[in-house]
Amino acid sequence: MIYNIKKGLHGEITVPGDKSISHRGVMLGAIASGTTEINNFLRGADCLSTIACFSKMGVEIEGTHDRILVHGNGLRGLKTPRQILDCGNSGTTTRLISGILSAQNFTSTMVGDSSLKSRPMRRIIKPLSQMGANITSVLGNDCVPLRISGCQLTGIHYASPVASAQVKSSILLAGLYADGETSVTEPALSRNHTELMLSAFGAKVSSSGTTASVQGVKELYGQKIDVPGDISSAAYFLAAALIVPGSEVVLRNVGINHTRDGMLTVCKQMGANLTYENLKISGEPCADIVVRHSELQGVTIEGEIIPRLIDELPMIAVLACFAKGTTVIRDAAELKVKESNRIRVIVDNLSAMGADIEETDDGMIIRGGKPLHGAVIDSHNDHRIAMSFSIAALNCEGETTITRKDCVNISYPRFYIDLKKLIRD
Ligand code: SPQ
Repeated sequence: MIYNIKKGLHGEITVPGDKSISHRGVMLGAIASGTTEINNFLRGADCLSTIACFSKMGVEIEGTHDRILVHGNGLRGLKTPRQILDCGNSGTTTRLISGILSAQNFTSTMVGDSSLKSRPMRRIIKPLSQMGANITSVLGNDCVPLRISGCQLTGIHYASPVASAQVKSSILLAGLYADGETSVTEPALSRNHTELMLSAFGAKVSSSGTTASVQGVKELYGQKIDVPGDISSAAYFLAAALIVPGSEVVLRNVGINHTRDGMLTVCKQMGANLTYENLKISGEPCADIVVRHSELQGVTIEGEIIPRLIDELPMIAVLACFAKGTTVIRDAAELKVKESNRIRVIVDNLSAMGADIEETDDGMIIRGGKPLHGAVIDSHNDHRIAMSFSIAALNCEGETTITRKDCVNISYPRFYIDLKKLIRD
C-alpha cells in the first residue's frame, strides 16, 4: 500500500450510515407494525447478517443501495426460522437478536464465523436466563452456537458488570415482551441508540444516569429513520487529516450522539484543530466536522469516556504515536473481546512499525514521537485494525502490507475508495 500524500488529504467525505443504528432499525422495524423506511442504511456485511436473520424469520425487507423498507411482522409475528440464523462476524446481531428470540414461540439456533465463535455470550445468557429465557450455548463454552427456545419472560432489574450497549440492548429488547418493567444499570453509560429508537417506535423507555428502563408493550409502530454517518468510520479520516501535514478535510453528516463522541473529546484534548458546522440536535444529533492537520499532545484516556470511544481506540492508539509525550489508555479490557484481542493486536502491529508501546492489563502505554516505518500488518480479519493501520501507513517511511484487508467490508465497504478520493497528488 503506497499513497502519494505530499500535499496532505483534502476534500470532503460523506461516510456511510452508522452501523449500530442500521442494525437497530432493521430489528425494530421487523417487530413493529407497518413499514419502516431506513435511509442511509449501512450495507456492510454485519448489517446484511441482521437482514438475513430476519428474512429467515419471514420478514420482508426490500430496497436498493442505502434505502431499505422493512415490512414489519408485528411484535409477535416472527416465523420459525427456515434455517439456522447465521450472524456472521457480528456481535451486535447475535446479542441483540437473542433478546428478541428469547420471547418467541419457537426454537432457533444462532451461529457465526470463527471470530464470533470466540466472543463471550455469558454476558447475555445470564440476564436473559434471569428473565426466564431458555438460552444455552450448544458447546457449553458460553459462545455461539446459541440455542434459544422462546417463552414468557418476566421483567428484572439487572446490574451489568460491563458497560456494554449490546448487553443493555439485549435485555431491553427482551423487556418489550416481559411482564412489568425491565431495567439495566451499567457501570458507565454505553451508546444509547436502542433507547432513542425504542422511544421513537412507541415503547415506554426512560433513562436516568446509567440506568435504562422499558415497560412491556403490545405493539411498536414502524418509523422513518435517517441514519447519520458513522462516527466510527469518520474516525479514520479524522485521524488521517490530523497526522498528515497540510491536510484539511470535511466529514459530512457525522453522528455525534454524546454516547459516541469520546474520540472528538480526546482529539480536542490532544490539541486537534476540529470544528462543527451544520449542527442538527433533534433525535440522533449530527454535524459536519472540519478537521485540519494539528500538532498533538499525549493524554490519559480512562473511566467513563471509554465506552464512548471503545471502537475508536485502535485509531486513537495510532494517533498517539504521532503525538508528543505519553498516552495512557486504561479501563479498556473490553477491547480483548472484540473481533480480535484488540489490545494485543494493536500493540503487536504498532511495535512492528517501530512504535514505543507497552501492553497493560486493561489498555496500553504509548510514548509518542518515534517515527513509524512500513511493516506487514496482521489485521486478524478485524475491520477496525485493517482501517486504523491503513491510516498509520500514510505517514510512515516504506511500504506497509495489510493482511486480509477485505475485512473492511464488515463496516465500511467503500473505505479504500473514499481514502483515495482524499489523496491528491
Ligand atoms: O457488532 P460487533 O462485532 O460487536 O462490532 C463492534 C465493532 O467494532 O464494530 C465491536 F467489535 O462494535 C460494537 C461496540 O463495540 C457495536 C455495539 C452496538 O452496536 O451495540 C456496541 C459495542 O459493543 P459492546 O459490547 O461494548 O456493547
